Amino acid sequence: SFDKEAIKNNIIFHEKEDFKYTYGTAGFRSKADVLGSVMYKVAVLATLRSKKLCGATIGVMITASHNPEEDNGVKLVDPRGEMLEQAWEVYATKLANAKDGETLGQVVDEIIAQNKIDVETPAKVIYAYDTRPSCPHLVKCLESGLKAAGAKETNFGLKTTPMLHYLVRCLNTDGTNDAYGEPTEEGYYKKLTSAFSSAVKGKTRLSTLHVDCANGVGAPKLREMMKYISSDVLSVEILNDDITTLGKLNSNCGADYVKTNQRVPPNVSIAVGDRYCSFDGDADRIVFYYAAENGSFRLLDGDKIAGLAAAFIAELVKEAGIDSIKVGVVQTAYANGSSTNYLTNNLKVPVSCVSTGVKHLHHEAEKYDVGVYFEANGHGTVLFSPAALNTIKATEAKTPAQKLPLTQLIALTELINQTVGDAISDMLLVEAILTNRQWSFGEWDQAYTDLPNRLVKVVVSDRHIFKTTNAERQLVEPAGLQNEIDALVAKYTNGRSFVRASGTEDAVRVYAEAATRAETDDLAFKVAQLVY
Ligand code: NG1
Ligand code: ZN
Repeated sequence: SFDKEAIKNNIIFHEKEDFKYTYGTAGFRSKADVLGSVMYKVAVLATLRSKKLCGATIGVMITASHNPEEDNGVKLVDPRGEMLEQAWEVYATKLANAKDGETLGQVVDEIIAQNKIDVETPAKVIYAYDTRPSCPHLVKCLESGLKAAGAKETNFGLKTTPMLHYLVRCLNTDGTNDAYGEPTEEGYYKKLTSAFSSAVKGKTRLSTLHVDCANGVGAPKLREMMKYISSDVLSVEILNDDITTLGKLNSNCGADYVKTNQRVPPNVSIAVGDRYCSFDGDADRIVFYYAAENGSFRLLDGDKIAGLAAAFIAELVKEAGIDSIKVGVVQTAYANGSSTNYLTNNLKVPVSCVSTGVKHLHHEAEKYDVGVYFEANGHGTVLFSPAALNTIKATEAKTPAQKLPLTQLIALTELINQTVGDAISDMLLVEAILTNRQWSFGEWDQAYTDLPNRLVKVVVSDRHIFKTTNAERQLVEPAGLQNEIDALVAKYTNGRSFVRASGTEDAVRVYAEAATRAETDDLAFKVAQLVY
């Protein structure tokens, strides 16, 4: 039964007296040394959340994704494998900032009362973590909270973030007619690899894909998955797989490095014609790249993945004779202007723009029959609505030509992680499409040419004064600043720029794009000066 005294008495005290915790777009994230107290509170919150949802399994993932090795973080996963419901983020923040047992007890009471929680409902919480050296200690702190709160807990060990999301969804749908998969790591590999094999059946395998795993959890997991797949259908070479040497995680490698610096990791030598991709530290993001004929670096980011996926799926539904199913794409303001233009004017699919943060993209994508969502940085997936899934599964081919597209659509619904962006699943999706089209990266890249773009981080004294509207594309505060930005932007061909406070770092981000590299850099620099 629920013992509030135990929760109060076993509290882990704040590591730093005046540290202010915030549950942001990626949960709690900071230097690892202040997170022990937070883990304890997160355990309490996960327990209450499970009780509130009639004992459904809640997930806890310990990771700081692409951030430096000395950072860590934690986020909660709701029963269908989605991010924690937004209304509960406030409770997370309140709990994390409770400094003593009494205050903690009061916040717990408040959550129970506001949500009419029956505390006698048994709670189930599962958790997993990435390769960071701080994880074992933080796991212990989490466990002490789960024990105090009396939750039934399962430690799933080292996992990628999307695997934990997958496990939560499986556990909550197990035995129902909405079953998602077998709730094990092996179940995850089997589901993805058999779907991939079905999607590329009869097609010639592509050349080896070189995968930079950011010296993170993606490396051992990808290696494990490859045991389930024949080298006749997929060939990968795993790079940056050192998860034991201190200091290597995300350092000069990984998806964030490649996207931000727009260059190949220094320890990767790239040859014309070779195919590369990079995961981030918890394997929920991926970007692809190659060297063009003239040797120049070419990035295929989240926007390019979205375009590739949307075009392919739209084609399949048409060929399968079920074009009642409509494909839509969700982007953020960071999407390259050329990609938005391509989707709207060439593919002629509806495009929505939402605020940064996966939960915003995910929820918008749910409004479409098939909702493709990707952040430019390579985080994203494709969601099939329940109705679209039913239609796809219930449709019988009327002509022989409709057979293959139908089989492939079904394979894609199994291949694509329906809970969250997943580097491994997205990698297989891209490979499946390119295998079907027998396209090189160069051919994929031809869809459109990115406008030169620049993302600048500006450290300011208080980032919270920057308030935005219109999916973060315009500032409302500080007053007058947006007018100054607009006046600058007007001077550049195809210019676009916007400013917003980061949700994960103590900084303001300036984005700029324009017709040429020189104009882009100039615009980014001038806007950054306005902000500073
Ligand atoms: P912030 O720090 O709020 O810009 C960053 C990324 C997001 C998202 C989150 C969560 C950019 C510009 N921003 O958010 O897209 O991935 O981290 O990890 O890439
Ligand atoms: Zn990540």
